[in-house]
Amino acid sequence: MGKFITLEGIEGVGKTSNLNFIRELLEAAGQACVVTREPGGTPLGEALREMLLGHRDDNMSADAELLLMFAARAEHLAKVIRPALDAGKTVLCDRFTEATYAYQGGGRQLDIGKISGLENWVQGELRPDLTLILDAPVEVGRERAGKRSAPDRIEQEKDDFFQRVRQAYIALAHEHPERITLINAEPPLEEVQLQIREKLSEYGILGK
Ligand code: Z5A
Repeated sequence: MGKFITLEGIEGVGKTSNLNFIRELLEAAGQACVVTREPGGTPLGEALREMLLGHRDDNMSADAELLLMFAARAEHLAKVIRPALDAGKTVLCDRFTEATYAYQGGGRQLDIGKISGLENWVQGELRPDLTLILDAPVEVGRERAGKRSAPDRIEQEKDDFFQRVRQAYIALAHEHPERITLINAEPPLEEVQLQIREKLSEYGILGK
């Protein structure tokens, strides 16, 4: 069984940049990697991503948003994640269920029981072996993301939404320290990557 590693954090903290760094580290250590993302990762998932993040006029309800995230995830698990893990590959995923706890639970303030019920249904006992949460103040992430592209539907939320998302991520790391850890994503990229390398060793993903 391969290892399942996920990267999380508010927008612009450097998930995409660091995912490539992790892939290079693991491949250099001889681990075959599958890099993927949520929502997305399959043709159906990418179509759902477009519905979820594209600019729509119909003000999608929070429950519909939650269910679509898990519909995309069910497909992703069946078609990409479980087959890769079963084949002994390392799966590196840009966001997973911790994003649902942070955005739909923290940001939208949906009942956590709804999320954990869906998590148990869709994933069974599968949880990431390691989740790295890149943490930085909301203003820092926004400033970095703003330089790059126009905001998607969720990115258009106000700062207090993202403050709740950030706090929900921090709470998850405190709740599950055995598999979720925080990385200070505020310093320059090289420093962040040093922390990531240390965490991968500490959690037994990369040799010491
Ligand atoms: N979502 C949800 O609500 N519920 C769910 O269950 C799931 C997702 C799975 C997906 O967006 C959206 O879906 C997301 C949550 C929601 N919406 N929001 N917000 P996404 O993950 O595809 O996109 P994103 O969150 O907006 O990420 P991003 O904008 O792609 O940012 P990033 O990947 O974290 O950052 P980056 O592209 O690597 O870096 C951004 C820039 O900063 C870039 O120019 C880098 O060169 C620069 N950078 C990175 N690190 C540094 C450091 N350390 N110093 C200086 N500059 C840096």
